[in-house]
Amino acid sequence: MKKKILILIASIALMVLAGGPLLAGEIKDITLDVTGMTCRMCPKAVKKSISNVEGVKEVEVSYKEKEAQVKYDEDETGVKEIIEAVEKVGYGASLKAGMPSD
Ligand SMILES: [Cu+2]
Repeated sequence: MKKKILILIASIALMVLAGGPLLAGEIKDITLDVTGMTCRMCPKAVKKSISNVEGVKEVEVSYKEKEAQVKYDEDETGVKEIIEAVEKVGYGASLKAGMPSD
């Protein structure tokens, strides 16, 4: 009897482990060209706005490269929402050439 319960617990644990990645979407890593950044404070504003998008996991904005690197859960958000977040704070953004769009 005890063995059966252990097997049951083990199979539930396995199901949770296997199901975990299915519940969350795939993490996508994109680079955007950001336009309109004129000083070192600009990337901070861009970063903050992108970070506020639900589903965004990581943001790095480079003033020097005029780029934003964004990691996000593709089930929760997309390129369009991220670009809109950049535009909302007064900058422009587009998917860097060579990036697969969704
Ligand atoms: Cu600025």
